[in-house]
Amino acid sequence: MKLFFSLLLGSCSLAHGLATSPSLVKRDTGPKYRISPIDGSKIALPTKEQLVWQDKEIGVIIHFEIATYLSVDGCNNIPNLLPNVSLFDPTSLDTDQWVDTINSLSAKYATLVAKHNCGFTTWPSEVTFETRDNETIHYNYTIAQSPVHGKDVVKSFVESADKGDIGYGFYYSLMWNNFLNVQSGDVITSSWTPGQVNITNSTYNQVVLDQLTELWTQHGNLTEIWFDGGYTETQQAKIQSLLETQQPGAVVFNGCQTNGTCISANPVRWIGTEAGAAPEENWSSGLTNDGGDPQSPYFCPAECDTTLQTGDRWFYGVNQTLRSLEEMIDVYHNTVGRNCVLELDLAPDRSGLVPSNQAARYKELGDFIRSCYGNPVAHKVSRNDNGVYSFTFKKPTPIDRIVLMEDQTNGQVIRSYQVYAKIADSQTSNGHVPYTLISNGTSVGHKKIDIFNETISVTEVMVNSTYVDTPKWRSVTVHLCDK
Ligand SMILES: *[C@@H]1O[C@H](CO)[C@@H](O)[C@H](O)[C@H]1NC(C)=O
Ligand SMILES: *[C@@H]1O[C@H](CO)[C@@H](O)[C@H](O)[C@H]1NC(C)=O
Ligand SMILES: *[C@@H]1O[C@H](CO)[C@@H](O)[C@H](O)[C@H]1NC(C)=O
Ligand SMILES: *[C@@H]1O[C@H](CO)[C@@H](O)[C@H](O)[C@H]1NC(C)=O
Ligand SMILES: *[C@@H]1O[C@H](CO)[C@@H](O)[C@H](O)[C@H]1NC(C)=O
Ligand SMILES: *[C@@H]1O[C@H](CO)[C@@H](O)[C@H](O)[C@H]1NC(C)=O
Ligand SMILES: *[C@@H]1O[C@H](CO)[C@@H](O)[C@H](O)[C@H]1NC(C)=O
Ligand SMILES: *[C@@H]1O[C@H](CO)[C@@H](O)[C@H](O)[C@H]1NC(C)=O
Ligand SMILES: *[C@@H]1O[C@H](CO)[C@@H](O)[C@H](O)[C@H]1NC(C)=O
Ligand SMILES: *[C@@H]1O[C@H](CO)[C@@H](O)[C@H](O)[C@H]1NC(C)=O
Ligand SMILES: *[C@@H]1O[C@H](CO)[C@@H](O)[C@H](O)[C@H]1NC(C)=O
Ligand SMILES: CC(=O)N[C@H]1CO[C@H](CO)[C@@H](O)[C@@H]1O
Repeated sequence: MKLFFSLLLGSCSLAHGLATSPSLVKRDTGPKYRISPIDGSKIALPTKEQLVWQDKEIGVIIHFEIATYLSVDGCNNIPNLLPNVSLFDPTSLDTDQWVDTINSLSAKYATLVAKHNCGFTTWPSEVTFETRDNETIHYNYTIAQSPVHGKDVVKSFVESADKGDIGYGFYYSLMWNNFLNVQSGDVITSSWTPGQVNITNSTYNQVVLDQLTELWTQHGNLTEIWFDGGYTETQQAKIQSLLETQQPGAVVFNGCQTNGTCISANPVRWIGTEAGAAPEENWSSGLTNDGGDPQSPYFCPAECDTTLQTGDRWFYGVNQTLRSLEEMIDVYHNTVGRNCVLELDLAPDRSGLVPSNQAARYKELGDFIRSCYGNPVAHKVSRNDNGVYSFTFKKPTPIDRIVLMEDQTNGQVIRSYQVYAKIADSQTSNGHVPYTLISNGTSVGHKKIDIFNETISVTEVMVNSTYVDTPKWRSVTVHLCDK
């Protein structure tokens, strides 16, 4: 995927073509905000769907299609590459096994690549279209033409996700399709390769709409829809109205352009890197592909997508090594711990199974998260009002981190916070134990995790904050993980 993300930063410049007719869409996709009673600033308001999505914290993105059988990582930027459909031959395909791995990681949703840039579809698309020779043909670069015809990866994945009780959604790239010789949204007129079909730009846009209609109408409610590299201005209005009528509850990755044109009422934004790290300061509002902007009237939380395989490899790579558990734990803290939804790549191999080393590493990561954060140190709340949250312990208690969660129902309102503690061995000569600042920061949002420099033994913890409206702490918990 990486080749395409750089284009997102300038996604407006990708838009081209004829002006679209006024859209038929009813649900408001403009900014929604209220005015701060304290300083008059705008406070962006979330939709219910955006908050439910942030609550999921971890999802996966599944890369599995014909590119799984290539040595390169997809057909990206190789317009003449049209892998032979007979390559797609997963003899042990088992989407239940994928979902077992997802659950062992404690991920709560999965977005499946249903079509990547080669143009191959992992469902038996029944779309037909007209070629430049005025011949009507089937979209015949699908699983139905492959050695495993009769199977349907998309349908099987959805059934497994339902059984495993996780949300699901689809990635379908609108801007690239080697089968139809489409690059950056245009049917190109040069460099043809055998097997590619010659069509017009308007036929291409209809194929996209027809295939999205198949994906969005046959599989129930989707959690997330991924637009890698966005969509063209010509495609926009019809896709927006299809979204509105068929999938109004899905969150849409890349759902807004930086100038404030949004295709969905539930947009989410890209964090701007694929390393698995958000900026320390990362707001739930803002339209740019970075840490966002607390002043923005658009609630548009960030998603941090990254790989488990080394080398930014998304499709299964033969002999590709995996990132270490330690590195993946850092990824968790630098994303989920910084108000970013973490989307981890899952790369089933050529047999159609998640390789055992990937499955094992993801289980280890899930085990770490459950053991470190599953059982907070018990405490007695002394105060939870006016943005101050404090609690005490009967006896000096060792802790090494704090997890802060803000209730964002009425928008993200905390602008900075300080965490103080009474440290057991910091008693001064007169017996008075002073507060010591143990961590501080700016954005909290859905979740902020601060790991202390060292384990400290405390009798009291107090968190206070600056804000644009009186905040509600959804939870404040302390933990001891480095036991
Ligand atoms: C694809 O591979 C099959 C089986 O190897 C072969 O029969 C067919 O000719 C190939 N098609 C193209 C377009 O190369
Ligand atoms: C295809 O149909 C269009 C519109 O009817 C016509 O202008 C064009 O000449 C036809 N092309 C071929 C190759 O028959
Ligand atoms: C797809 O259909 C075209 C036109 O009918 C045909 O030339 C081509 O061989 C077909 N490809 C496959 C993989 O079936
Ligand atoms: C599609 O549109 C682009 C941009 O207008 C143009 O460069 C390209 O030639 C068009 N393709 C075809 C097949 O007409
Ligand atoms: C595609 O169709 C156009 C219009 O009919 C024609 O000019 C062009 O040569 C065709 N390209 C190929 C590779 O067949
Ligand atoms: C799907 O979403 C629609 C609208 O968001 C909702 O009315 C419907 O109840 C949902 N269906 C299921 C099965 O959850
Ligand atoms: C944003 O840019 C798109 C495409 O360039 C344009 O159609 C749209 O009108 C712009 N929106 C605003 C709010 O300026
Ligand atoms: C993978 O590793 C094996 C064992 O070292 C080696 O034989 C094989 O050539 C490697 N394959 C690739 C594609 O690198
Ligand atoms: C933690 O350690 C870092 C690096 O040594 C230092 O900059 C920072 O001030 C320390 N923080 C606290 C709260 O002691
Ligand atoms: C955290 O506290 C330190 C020491 O008082 C201060 O220099 C820094 O600016 C604070 N950072 C934030 C984000 O408030
Ligand atoms: C938080 O509490 C500390 C210690 O009482 C105090 O020094 C600081 O000014 C307070 N900050 C805010 C923003 O209320
Ligand atoms: C601390 C930090 O990384 N802050 C960044 C938050 O995001 C904004 C917008 O990208 C940046 O300007 C800040 O530097």
